[in-house]
Amino acid sequence: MSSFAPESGGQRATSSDKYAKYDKQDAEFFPDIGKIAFRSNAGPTETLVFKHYNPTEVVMGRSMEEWLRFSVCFWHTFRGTGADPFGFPTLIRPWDDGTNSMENAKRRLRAAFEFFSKLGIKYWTFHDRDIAPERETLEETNKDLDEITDLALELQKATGVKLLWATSNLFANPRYMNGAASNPDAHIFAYAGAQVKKCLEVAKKLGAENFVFWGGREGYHTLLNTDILAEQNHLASFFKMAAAYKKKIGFTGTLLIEPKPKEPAKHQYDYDAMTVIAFLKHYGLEKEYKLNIEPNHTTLAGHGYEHDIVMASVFGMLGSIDSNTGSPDLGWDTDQFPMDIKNATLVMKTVIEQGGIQPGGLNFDCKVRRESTDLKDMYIAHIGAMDTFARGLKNASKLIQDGLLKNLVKERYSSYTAGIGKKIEDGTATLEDLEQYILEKGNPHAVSGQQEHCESILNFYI
Ligand code: XUL
Ligand code: CO
Repeated sequence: MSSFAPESGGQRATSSDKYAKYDKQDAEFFPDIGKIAFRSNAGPTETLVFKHYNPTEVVMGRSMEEWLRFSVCFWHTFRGTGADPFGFPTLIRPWDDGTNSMENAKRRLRAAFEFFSKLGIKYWTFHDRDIAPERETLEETNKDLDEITDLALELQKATGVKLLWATSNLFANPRYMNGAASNPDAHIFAYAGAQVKKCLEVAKKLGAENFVFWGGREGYHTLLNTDILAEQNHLASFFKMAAAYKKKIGFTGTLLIEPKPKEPAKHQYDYDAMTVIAFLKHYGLEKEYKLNIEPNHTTLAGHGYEHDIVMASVFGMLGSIDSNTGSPDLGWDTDQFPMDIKNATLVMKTVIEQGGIQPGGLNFDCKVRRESTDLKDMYIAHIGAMDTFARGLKNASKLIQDGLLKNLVKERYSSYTAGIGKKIEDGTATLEDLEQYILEKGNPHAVSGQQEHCESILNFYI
C-alpha cells in the first residue's frame, strides 16, 4: 500500500439526502451489478464474468476456492481515493461523504460486504484505522472500534464472509513518523503496544485466521541518528509481547510479518523474506511468526516476482500472500492487480508444493488505477485477478502432475544420493574425504544447467 488516506475527499459536503439512502438496512450500493457468474465460453470483452475461476471445480483433490482462498483488502478498495502527490481524489464513491463520522464508516462497511458477496470472495482484511476513525484519545478510538466491529461481526455472520487477517496501522498517524516499535521514544512504543493489544482482541472477536505486522516506518532514514541494535532489540521485544498476549487471550490466528525493503522508510528492517527469517531466528521467534509475502515488495527488494514466496516456503515460513504486482519498469509500490499468468503459475506451483496456503490466503492488496473511476472497475479488477490465479492454479497442477521439471531437478542433484555426495548430504564428509575423492576421480566435467530447456517446458504450460 502506498497511498493511505484516512480522511479524504474533504471538499465534498455532507448532504444528508444524498447519503441517507445508503443508511437504510436494505440499501444496495452496487444496484447495476449482480452476483458474478462463471461462464467459461464468455468472450474477451465480457470482463464482468469469471471464465476460469469456478469455485467448486476440483483441482488436485481440492476445490479452487480451497486452494485460492481469495480475500479483498478494505484499505485500497474501500478507503482508496485515487489521490496521489500530484492530484486530488478521483475515485468518488456515492456512499462515501468523505467525513470521519460513524455513519460513513458503517456505510463503507455495508458496501464492502455487498461487494464481497457479489464477487463470491469469502475473506476480507483490514487495518484497525481503515474501518473505524481515530479519535483524540485511545479510549474514544477503542469505543468506536468496538461499535464498528459489532457491525462487522453481524455482517460476517449474515454473509458467511470471514476475516483472513487484521492488522494495526502503525504508520499513518504522525506519532509514528519515527517508527512504532522501533521508535526512539518509549512513549510511542507504548502507544503502539496498546494499539496492537486492542487489535488482537478485535481479531479474536471477529475470528481472524491470521494477524499481520507490516513495519512501514520500522527502519531508518539516516544511520547518523539511529541506534540500529537498540531498535531491532525493541522490535523483537514488541513481537514477543504480541505473541504472549495472543496466547493469553486465546487468539488462535497465525502471526505474520510482511517484509518490504523500503517505502515509506528509506530502509525497512524487514527488508525481504530471508532478512525476516534471520531476524526471527536470531531472537528465537521463529515458532511464533510466519511471513505474509507481497510480490510487489519482493520486486522492490531487487528479486524476481516469486523469489520470496519460494524462499519463505522452503523454510516452512510462508503463511499468506498479498497477491499483487508492481511495475518493475517504475520501481515503486504500485499495488496493481496481478494479471500475469506466468507469475500466477509460479506462485501456485509453490502453494501446491507446500500443500496449500491455509490458514493464509491470496489477499488482493491492490488498488484500481486512479484513472479507473467506474464502480464496475472495482469488480473487473478483482475478477481479472481471480481468473489469472485460477489459470495459474490449473497450469501449475498440470506442470506438477506431469513432473517434467521435478524430474529434471531430481536428476540434476542425483550425485548427492550415493557415494561422496551422500556423505556430504548426511553431514559426515570431511575436507580430507573430499581431497581423497578428487585424487581418485580427477577433474569434474561440465554439466549443462539447461535453463532455456526449463523455460521452454514452463511456457508449454502457460
Ligand atoms: C504496505 C502494505 C500494507 C500491508 C498491511 O506496502 O502492503 O498494506 O499489507 O499493513
Ligand atoms: Co501488503
